Amino acid sequence: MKRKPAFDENSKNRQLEEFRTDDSGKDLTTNQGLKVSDDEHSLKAGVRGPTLMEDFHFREKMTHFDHERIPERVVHARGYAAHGEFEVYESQSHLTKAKFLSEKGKKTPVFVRFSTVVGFRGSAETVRDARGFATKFYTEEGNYDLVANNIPVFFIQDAIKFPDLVHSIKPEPHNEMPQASGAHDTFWDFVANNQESAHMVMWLMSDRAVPRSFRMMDGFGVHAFRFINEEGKAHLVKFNWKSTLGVHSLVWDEAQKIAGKDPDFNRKDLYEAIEKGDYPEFELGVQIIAEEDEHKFDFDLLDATKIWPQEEVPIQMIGKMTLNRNVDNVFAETEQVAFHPGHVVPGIDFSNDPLLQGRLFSYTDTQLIRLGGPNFHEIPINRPVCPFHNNQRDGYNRMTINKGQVSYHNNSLAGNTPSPTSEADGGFSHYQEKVEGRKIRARSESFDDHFTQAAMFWNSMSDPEKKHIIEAFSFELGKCKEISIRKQVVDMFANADLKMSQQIAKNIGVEAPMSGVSIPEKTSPALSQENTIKTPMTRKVGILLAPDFNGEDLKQVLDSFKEKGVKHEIISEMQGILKGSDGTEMKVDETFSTTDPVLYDAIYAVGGPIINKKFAKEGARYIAEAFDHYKPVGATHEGKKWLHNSEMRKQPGVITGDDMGMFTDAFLEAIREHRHWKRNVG
Ligand code: HDE
Repeated sequence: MKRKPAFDENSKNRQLEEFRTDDSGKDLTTNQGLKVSDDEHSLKAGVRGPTLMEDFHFREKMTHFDHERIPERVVHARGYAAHGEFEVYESQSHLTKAKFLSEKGKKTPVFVRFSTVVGFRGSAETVRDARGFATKFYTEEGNYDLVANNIPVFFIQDAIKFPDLVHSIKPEPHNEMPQASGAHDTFWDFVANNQESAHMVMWLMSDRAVPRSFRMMDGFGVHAFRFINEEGKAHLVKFNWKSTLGVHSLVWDEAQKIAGKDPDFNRKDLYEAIEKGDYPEFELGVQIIAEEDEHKFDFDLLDATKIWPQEEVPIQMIGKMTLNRNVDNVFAETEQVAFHPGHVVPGIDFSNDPLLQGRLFSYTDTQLIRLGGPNFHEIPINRPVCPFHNNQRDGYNRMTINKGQVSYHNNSLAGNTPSPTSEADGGFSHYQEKVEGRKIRARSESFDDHFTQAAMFWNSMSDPEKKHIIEAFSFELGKCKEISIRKQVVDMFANADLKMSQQIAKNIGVEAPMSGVSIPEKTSPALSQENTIKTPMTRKVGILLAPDFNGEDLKQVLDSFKEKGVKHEIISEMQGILKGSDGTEMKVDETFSTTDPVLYDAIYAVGGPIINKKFAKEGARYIAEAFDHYKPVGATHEGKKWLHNSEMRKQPGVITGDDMGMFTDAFLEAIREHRHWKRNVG
């Protein structure tokens, strides 16, 4: 049976359809509906005379244009989004009364926006940064937003420090540099003088901060939230999104080059995967701790700089999200979507994490300036799919026409409606946690340990990951002009790992620290990307092809690629159709000037008997660059000539051969591995 298009499959799509408009094939009119007879010339007094004030069409068109921009998000300005749906595996009613989690197989429409944090709206996407991973569930009980990041901890413990953190990492105010990067003095000055950032900084210096794809990263709700069930029993919960493709990253040199070659790299990847039907999938996992166990851990559950190691608090998978439709209009949907960790439904509540508590204020506040007033919930992408009624009225851009006299509560004129719903009938009621204490500006002592988990992160890394972390620190600190800042940072990270900080100190030319605090040695194997899911699915291979190539052999390889879900692009010297020696025709997708080896997961050199000097040079460059970035390199036929030397052929992940069956199996296995760290890259 033909699959029904995702388009009309869910309630949110049906709702959005009411707002969609298609201008193609229509008459051009003004916003007042007046048909326009000329859209090329302004109204003038004589063909060479001045423009007339009377030209309402010109004024309307220009005024609208002049007002087309809105303030970008103060953080997470650069983002990309898609629609999808979430399906529950089994009822979670024993934990939460949230209806969208309470029935096996229940589907809920979702909208997900991925983002970088620091860069402006037009900045490159492959920068070193955390990634936002915000999901809006359009549930029957109202919108639930899980506003997550791809890093499970945060820089600070108390929301009051957020403006300081963001001021320090954004471009420096006196010269607005650098863009989308923490590699500058003020950020590292902040780090060294706010040591609660240690754990998050370890993640930021790791491969997690340069994801290969939005589809290949995990998401984390960061804070402890609460699940409440029908009986009123509460559990503390942390949310985890797990990509079914695993967690994979770019290498830093590659990430920097992609920033120039294709600043849209991550969004293009997401958009194209969805267009091709390779729908990204993420499983939702929860970590659950009973309230009575709150104090049984060697970290405070309310501290957002701590993970709950999954070896100690296992993750239970409760459902899967599939992203299956791109937006129709990026501004209307992706830019205007307004997330808020305070958008909850009955059965989900907050913890007292002081970072979360502050977020509960910030998100609505920021939309007021960004989206121009208090009616942003009426923008189509933000509307819940269930009805909403209250006594709020007026304000900029009010769309709803509220009928009747009454807009207050209590009233008798409207029978005291709209009326609150009791908790038993689905009204939201805050969890009645018992709280007592003095009003005090202070932090609990249980938040004081900043290094145990930073060290645990380091201890859990594989050797290549450790090497990348040292290189990342050396790059970032090497960009700091102030030697005192470099020194403060290496002294600080001696507390995470002494040898690591000594190596960094050596690389950046400061005196190495001699000691750090002593910390119990802990590891969490789940933190290493070496232990992630590995699959060749949706990996993109660049195939270097020249005229008279061996068509039969190539077809065999491409058939196997297709079977395993591996994507490819044909790269040659010129656009057009290439003919193989057996008459096979291949369309060239990209030329050496329109693409680059950094944009592929693997390079496969086939070549052909007739090759000019330029082709041979480019072929060798593609292979060398892929090799240096530890990517799989395949070479058959004349393509083998471009491998630098026989030494290269012996390196892991470099596959050559004349038996196409054996070659393909080995090459697919190399692609599955993602990167070949054991390779000797000189
Ligand atoms: Fe945010 N954050 N944040 N944040 N955040 C925003 O809201 C804020 C934090 C996250 O795609 C802003 O609408 C404070 C943690 C994502 O539209 C703003 C604090 C996590 C997005 C804001 C934090 C996040 C935002 C800017 C510390 C991971 C993008 C625009 C107290 C759990 C959402 C906006 C999107 C966006 C405030 C910390 C995730 C200013 C005050 C921790 C994914 O309201």
